[in-house]
Amino acid sequence: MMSLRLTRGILKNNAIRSYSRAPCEIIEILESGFETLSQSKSKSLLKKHLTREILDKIKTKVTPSYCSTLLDCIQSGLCNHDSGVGIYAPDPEAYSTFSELFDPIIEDYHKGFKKADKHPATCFGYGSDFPNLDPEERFIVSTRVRCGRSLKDFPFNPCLTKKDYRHLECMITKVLKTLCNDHAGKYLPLSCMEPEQQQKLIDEHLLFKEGDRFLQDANASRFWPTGRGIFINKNRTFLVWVNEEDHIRVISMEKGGDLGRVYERMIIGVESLAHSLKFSHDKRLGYLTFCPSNLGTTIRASVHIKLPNLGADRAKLEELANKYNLQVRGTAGEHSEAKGGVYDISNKRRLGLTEYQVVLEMHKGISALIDAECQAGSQK
Ligand code: ADP
Ligand code: DAR
Repeated sequence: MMSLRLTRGILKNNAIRSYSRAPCEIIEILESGFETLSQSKSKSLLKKHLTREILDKIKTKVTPSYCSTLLDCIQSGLCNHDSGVGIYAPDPEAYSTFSELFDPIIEDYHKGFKKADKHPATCFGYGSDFPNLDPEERFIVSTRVRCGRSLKDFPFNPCLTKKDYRHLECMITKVLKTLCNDHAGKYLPLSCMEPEQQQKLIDEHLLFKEGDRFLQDANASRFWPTGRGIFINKNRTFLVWVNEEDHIRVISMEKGGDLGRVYERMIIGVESLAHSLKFSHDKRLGYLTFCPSNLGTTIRASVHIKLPNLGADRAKLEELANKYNLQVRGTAGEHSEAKGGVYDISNKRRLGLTEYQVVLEMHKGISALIDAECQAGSQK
């Protein structure tokens, strides 16, 4: 059995797709990675659900159109034992080809979406359904709502060629240029961006981070920065990420707690794109994304929030947030720490609910956390 270092070395150097490896080498890497993961203290959903029986059942399968292997799906989770999920879909077919592993992970992450369940039809509701979460501006620094979209007939990051990245960027930016009124803006390709401007946009929480090891080890950063970039409107309240983790991320954000206005801006943005672009959509899983944690509505509605009492202990805050199906991230987003007591708290579930229900679950949860913070403050 190969050592973890050798496995990681091979995996880390896996700048090529695994299909260009001999089948026996793929099996050897999978077996070695599985043994090492099984013996680790990882808390990833990959470790929890990848059993010997499932591994034996799917380790030789490949997806029909792109020849994606199980290694293409799980090499990030094999390399990074601190993954939360640990698996990605290299192409849309992976969700059915490797359903024995994806389905239990999907059911676990989205808290009960079973194999027989079907994602509901799109129903956004309206921004006016959601009152300001913090009208007195005591707790919420800013509010953000994002969704992801994949273009139909294209695979996901690991299977995209350099030409695909350029083609996707061209198709998407052509539509972005037609946006008007509050959504009108400009596209900034990463390949033409000065490092200082890039870092400033990242620090302002507008642009995606670079060098995410989970994405790199999933072969999601090949040909970087070709085809990657960000669209920003005049007021810097509407953004579109191109070819980061997903082909498209539609983002609305602003200072304060006016979730309704932020959500309405995102709805208008994504529906404007839908007039001109065909998205990858599955009748059971809803809108398809690279990561199974984003399937369905693909919506993450978050607040940057200061909870001086509840936030003093992140573990306790996470335990309370979990009761409302909320997820706690650090100030810089996923896999980051809170700075200045500012937490990123958002809905966890995205699949099996309508868009309206997902945002309602977040609105109710954040409201409950603010009430608990006030009660904790009054008992001091
Ligand atoms: P996502 O998958 O939604 O893009 P990340 O965790 O990668 O989430 O966060 C992306 C960026 O968005 C990070 O810089 C993060 O700080 C920022 N962000 C998330 N929520 C908010 C918010 N409510 N206000 C301001 N910035 C936010
Ligand atoms: N970092 C990976 C993915 C977790 C879900 N977040 C995404 N898709 N950005 C992990 O398994 O931790």
